[in-house]
Amino acid sequence: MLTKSKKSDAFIELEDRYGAHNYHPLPVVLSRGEGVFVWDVEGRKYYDFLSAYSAVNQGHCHPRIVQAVKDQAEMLTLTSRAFYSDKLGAYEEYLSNYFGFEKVLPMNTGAEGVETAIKICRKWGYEKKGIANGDALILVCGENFHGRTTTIISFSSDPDAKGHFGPYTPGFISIKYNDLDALEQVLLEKGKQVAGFLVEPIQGEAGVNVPDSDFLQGAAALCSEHQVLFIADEIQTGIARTGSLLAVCGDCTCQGNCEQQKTYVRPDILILGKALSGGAYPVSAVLADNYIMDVIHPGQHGSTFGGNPMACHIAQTALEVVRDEKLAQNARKLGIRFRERMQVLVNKSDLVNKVRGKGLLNAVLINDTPESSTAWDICVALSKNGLLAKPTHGNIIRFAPPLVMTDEQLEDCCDIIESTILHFKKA
Ligand code: IF1
Repeated sequence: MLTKSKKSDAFIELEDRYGAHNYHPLPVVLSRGEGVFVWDVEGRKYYDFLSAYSAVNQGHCHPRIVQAVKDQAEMLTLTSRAFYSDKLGAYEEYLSNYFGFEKVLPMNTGAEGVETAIKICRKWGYEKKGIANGDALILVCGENFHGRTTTIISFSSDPDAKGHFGPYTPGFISIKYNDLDALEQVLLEKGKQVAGFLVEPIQGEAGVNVPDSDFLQGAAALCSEHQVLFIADEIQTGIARTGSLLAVCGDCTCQGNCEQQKTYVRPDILILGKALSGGAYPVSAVLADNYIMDVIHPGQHGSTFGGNPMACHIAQTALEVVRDEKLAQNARKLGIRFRERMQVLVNKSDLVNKVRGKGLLNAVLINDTPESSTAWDICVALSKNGLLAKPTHGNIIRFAPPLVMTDEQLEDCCDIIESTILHFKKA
């Protein structure tokens, strides 16, 4: 175990005593973040290779984003949507143009964004597609992760996320991820009743499952053929994380210069969250064109904080940073190098089986059972060597640093990961 000091112990004990035990954190107590680095209460410095689950793509406490927080906090933080504000319309215009959709519905957490997309999709199914009221189906993929509300876990395949939270919300059919035949089959059988297909372009929590390069385009084509809305959950993969502004795209031939890879697959509904605010504030958004978004009328959906002036100002600044600092291009370049370095490690060590990912959303498969503590123990060893990462399912370690990382820092981190794994002794 990590040698904790009295200070860390005290903070850990407080969380254990007064906090619900809904997480099992690594025994590290963080108190400061800057760029790719975080510091614990003992003053130890770490490279952050989790990025708050891809919410701090712009790096911890980015000065421009922090300044936006300060400026707006001293001006106006919340009006509710009972009134207009000078920030919301401008932000909605900015976001619509940035991603190329006609309208935005602003929310706060990712799960709220997913729930919002489900409601819009169902309503569109009844009012535009003509599905009998109450009969709409939405297709999802096995091993999905879309949040933790009761409706969302109703279509989860993860017993930890779903168990003992019933009764569950009906109206969802799960198919195998990355399986166009399975998608086509269910659409041939039930397509008339299907309103939407909700999918992660890369499955993050499932262990960075990258689909075949034709999967997303093929799925979008099948959805179009059967008048089904293609709903992309880019909460974790979006905002430059996978080397493009959005991950809903195939492989590209532009040698890494474009911001959005050319074979972009345009979803009917796009869901954003996490890095939409650079980790400074809970901000999510659902984007769609008028023929879909216009099914929502006053009084039919909303939230106290949705579209608040703080969220608008922070998110607009966070997106400006992504563009100005070319974070998508940097993530693509560094991701290629990271996977090269990890492949060398796979070839050298029996402890690692595979590396997979896109841009700076990557994972390394550890050569042990998902029930073993090996991946966890490796992460504890990595933290002793100054790098923070956490296992996702059992024997898979996710590596996702902030996208502002430099080439030198990436090489340094790969050195840390390589030496930690080569010197690691299984328990
Ligand atoms: C946890 C990981 C999990 C997401 C996608 C929606 C949401 C998420 C693709 C909901 C949230 C977070 C939630 C957090 C751990 C983390 C996560 F994959 F990123 F690691 F769980 F799968 N769609 N992902 O990834 O967004 O409501 O959290 O803002 O719940 O343990 P949220």
